[in-house]
Amino acid sequence: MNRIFSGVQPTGNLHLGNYLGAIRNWVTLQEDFECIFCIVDLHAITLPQNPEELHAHTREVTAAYIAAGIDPEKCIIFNQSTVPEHSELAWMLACITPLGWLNRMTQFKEKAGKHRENAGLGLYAYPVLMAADILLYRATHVPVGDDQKQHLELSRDIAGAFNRQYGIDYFPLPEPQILGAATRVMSLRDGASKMSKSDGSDYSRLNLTDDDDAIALKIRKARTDADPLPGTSAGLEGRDEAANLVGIYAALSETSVEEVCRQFAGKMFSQFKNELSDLAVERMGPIARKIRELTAETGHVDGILRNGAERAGVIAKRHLGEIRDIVGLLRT
Ligand code: AQP
Repeated sequence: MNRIFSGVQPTGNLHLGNYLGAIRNWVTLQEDFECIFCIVDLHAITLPQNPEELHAHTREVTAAYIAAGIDPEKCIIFNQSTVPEHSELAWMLACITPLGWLNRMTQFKEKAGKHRENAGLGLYAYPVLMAADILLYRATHVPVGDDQKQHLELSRDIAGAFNRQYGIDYFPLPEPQILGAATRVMSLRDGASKMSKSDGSDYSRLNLTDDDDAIALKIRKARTDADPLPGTSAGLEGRDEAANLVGIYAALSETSVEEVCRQFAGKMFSQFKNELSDLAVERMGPIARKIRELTAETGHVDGILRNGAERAGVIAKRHLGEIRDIVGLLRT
């Protein structure tokens, strides 16, 4: 059976990159796969979080999933910490993961920065917890943005190591699904950095909760260069900011970068930005309004999470029981 697992951290400022790189693709995939979509709050606490804001962000990500079109009847939506089997499996997998594999993870190096000695063990072990999230459900496919590719390869390596160690083909090796025209949306202020929740400048990203005026203002202020749009995608080479805006347009209009270049060949960015702004408002505006509506009814959102946790918990308990038996942990 094909089963999908994916998640987003409730770290605030959910942005267009999270939407185009991940959530929007899930909406299509829910038609063909059994889907489990998690709000990965245990990942969020690998960096300091304000407890009240963490509650609010967990509800906001849930609301964003639903506002984007994920059907909570069809899919399982829950927050990670309500299914304790994630942490238990993470420990078992940590015991078979060589340090050398973790030492190669670039996200840890970026997030720990210069003060690596002071970084938490949780931040270092983050990819092992991510492997546990996926493998706990024996997921076969994981739709993510391009930035998660390395972590996903590690999940496959860990699954393989477990199967080899215990001489059993228990975990499927999860396939990454890196889909769409915008697998890595870049910052609106710096075409070399990815759009990110934790960027200090709010002008660097289009938040999924931004109102129409904020979207228009941020696109107007987005960095570009002085040249007009090229007629083919080859003309975007070495023009990171220009390529990013064209990529966003292509993704939002569900066409190709090549087609956008053909459509706007020779036009100046001032004109292109107006078109992009109208498109972004048209596509993102309804999602923002729905998120606001849903977050105002916390009871409804909490009910969806509770129901999701029950359904996820049934699968998680069954699999963890099997894994305990394979590993040799005595059940009395
Ligand atoms: N800029 C991006 N372009 C495309 N996809 C992206 N994703 C994140 N940023 C982009 C995808 O969104 C999903 C959820 O990401 P996450 O919440 O687990 O955290 P992240 O990848 O670390 O995202 P951020 O926004 O950059 O958060 P911070 O700033 O907290 O590190 C994933 O599928 C991811 O690939």
